[in-house]
Amino acid sequence: PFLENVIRDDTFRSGQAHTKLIDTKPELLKFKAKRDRATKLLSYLSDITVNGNTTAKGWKPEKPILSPRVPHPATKPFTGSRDILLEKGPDAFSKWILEQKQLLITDTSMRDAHQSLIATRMRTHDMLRIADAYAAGAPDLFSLEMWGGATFDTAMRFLKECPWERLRRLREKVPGVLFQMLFRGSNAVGYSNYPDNVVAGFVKHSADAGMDIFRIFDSLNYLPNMQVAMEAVRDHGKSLCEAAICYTGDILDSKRDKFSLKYYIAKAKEVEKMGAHILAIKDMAGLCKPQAAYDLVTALKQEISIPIHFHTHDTSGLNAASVIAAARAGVDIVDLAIASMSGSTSQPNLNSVCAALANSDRDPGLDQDTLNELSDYWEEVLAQYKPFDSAPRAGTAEVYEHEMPGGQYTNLREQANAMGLGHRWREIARTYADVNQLFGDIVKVTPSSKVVGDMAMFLITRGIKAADVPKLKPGSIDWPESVIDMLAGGLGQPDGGWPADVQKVVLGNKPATTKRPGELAEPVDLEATRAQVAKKIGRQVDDDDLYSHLMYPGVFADFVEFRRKYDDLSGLATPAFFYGLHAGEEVEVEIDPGKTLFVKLVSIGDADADGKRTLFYELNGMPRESVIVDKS
Ligand code: 3PY
Ligand code: ZN
Repeated sequence: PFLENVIRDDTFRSGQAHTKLIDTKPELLKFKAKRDRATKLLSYLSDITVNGNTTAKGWKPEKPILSPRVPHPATKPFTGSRDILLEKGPDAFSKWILEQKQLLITDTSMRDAHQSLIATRMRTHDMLRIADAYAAGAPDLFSLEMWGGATFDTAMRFLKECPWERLRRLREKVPGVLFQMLFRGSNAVGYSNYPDNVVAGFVKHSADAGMDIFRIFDSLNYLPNMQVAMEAVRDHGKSLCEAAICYTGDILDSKRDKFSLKYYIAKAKEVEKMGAHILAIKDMAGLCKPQAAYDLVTALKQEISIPIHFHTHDTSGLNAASVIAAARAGVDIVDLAIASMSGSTSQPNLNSVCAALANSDRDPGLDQDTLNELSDYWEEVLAQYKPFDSAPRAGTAEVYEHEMPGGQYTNLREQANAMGLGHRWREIARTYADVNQLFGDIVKVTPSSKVVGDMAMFLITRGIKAADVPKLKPGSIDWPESVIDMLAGGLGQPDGGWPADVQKVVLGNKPATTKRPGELAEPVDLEATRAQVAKKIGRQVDDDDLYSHLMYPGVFADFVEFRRKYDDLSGLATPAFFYGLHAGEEVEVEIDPGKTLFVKLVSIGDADADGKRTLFYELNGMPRESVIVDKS
C-alpha cells in the first residue's frame, strides 16, 4: 500500500521526488486497510447471484455462457498507423493520409458500435481479450475508436471501471494502431459545459495516457465551443486534431435550406483555419444519403486541403451505400464496425464494405480471414450483453423524420417503454421532430439531442402540442432544466440564434446569453479540488481521479465506494459480473497481472429466518463460504 501511494503521488510521477518525499508528504504512510481481494470478490458474486443486478434488469442466462473464443492470428512484424504518426508528427502525418490511395478504415467496435447497440455497456475485459488479435492481425487499420463519447460515464457508473485504466491497458497491448476518441468540445465527455482549463487539462491528460486522435465536435456546430479543445490537442504536439462538423437535414432537399451544401463547406473551411489536421463529417443519425455523401465529399475535396473522415450510422439500413459513395468521391477515411457489431443504429459493416471494395482502386487491403475471426469473437461477446440489446433488427426510414442519433434512439425507446409509453412511439418520434422545428431546426447530438428528447417526453406526458408552445404564457410552466439551460445559451448558439418567442415562453424572466459559455465559467482551481477530493475519499488523488471527479463528481464518488467495498472487478468475466454464477459454475478471475483466482460456486444454501443465505464456494480448490441477505 505504501508503494501504491507513492506511485500515485504526483511529485513522484513528475520525476521530481527526492528522498525527503516522505518527510514532506506524511499522508503517503497512511496505508490502506489490508485488502482481502478474494473475500470481496466472493461477497460481490454472492450478492449478484442471489439478488441479481439492477442494471441487468434481473436477466439471467438459463445456463452458464462460455467465454468467447479468442482468435490468434499469426504475428508478423509491421509498421502500423501509430508508428507512422510517431515518426512523422501530426502535421506531416495529415499530409501522409492524403497520399494514401486505399480507403483507410476506422473500426468503431469498441466505442460507437456498442454505445449504439448495447447502451455503451461493453466491459474492458472483453476488449482486452481481443486486443492482441487486433495488434497482430489488423495492423492495416487506420484507427480504433475505443474511448470517449458516453463510454467515460458508463464505465464508472454501470461497469464500475476506471476509464483511464481501459485506455492505458489497451494502449499497452496495441502500441501500433492509432487510438481515437470522441470529444464533445466544451462538454468534454459530459453533458454540460466545463470551464476552459478543465477541457484543456482533460485533453492533455488523455493525450499523455495514450490517446492519438481527438474527434472534437459541438452539439450545435457552434465552432467557438471547439476552439479550446482543438488548441489543447495542437499544443500537446503528438496527437491529431480531428474537427467534426455534424451532419443533419438533407443537402439534396432544396426546401431544407438551413443545412445546405454551402453551410457545410463554410463550416469545413472554418475548422481548417482553426487548425484541424483532419475534417470529420459526423453523420450521427445516419441521414447522409448516398448521393448526398458523394456530393458533399466531392465539394469538400475541392474546397479544403486536409483529409476527410466520414462517420455515419446504419439506422436506415442503407448507409454502407453512403460510405461507398464517399469512397468514390475520394474520402480519405471511413468509420465502420466489425460485421457482428455493425448495422442498425451502429456503423455499417466493415467486413462487407472491405469485401465490396476489394480489387477496386480504393481496396482497403485488410485481411478478410482476420476480419471474419474478429467478427466471430464480437458475436460471442454480444451474446453476453443480451438485456442491453434493444437496437431494431432492421433498418427504418423513420430516421429521416425524427433525425435521432444512433446512440439516442434505443435509449429514448427504452425510456418510453419504462414510462409505459412504448405503444405511443410513433407519436414520440413525431413530437421529437416537431420540437426540433420549435427550437429553430438545430443539430441534434449529445447533449442537444438529449434536450430535444427531454422536451418531447415532457410535452407528450402533459398533452401539449409543440406548435402550441409559443402561445403559452411566459414562465407559466416548469420546463425541464436542460431545456431552460439550452435556450438560455448554456450550450452555445445555433446558427441564426434561438427563436425569440420560444425563448421567452421557456425562460420567463431568466436571463439569456449569446456569449461562449466557457468564457463565463470561472476556471476550476485544480489543486484545491484535488485536495478536497483526497480528503473526502481518504487517499491520494492522481490526475485520473481528478478528471473523473471533474466530469462526474457523484458517479466518481459511487465508483470509489464500490471499489472500496469490492475492489477492482474488471478481471471478472462478463456473465459473472452482470448475472452472477450458476451452481457448479467455475470462473477464473485475474485479480492482478499474473495472479489468478479460480472460483467455483458449489451450492447455495436455503434462506434462514433473517433471510440470510450461505453460498458455498471452492476458491483455488479450498472450501470457502460467503453469507448474503436475500432481498427478495
Ligand atoms: C456521443 O457524443 O456520445 C455521440 O456518440 C454523439 O454522436
Ligand atoms: Zn456516431
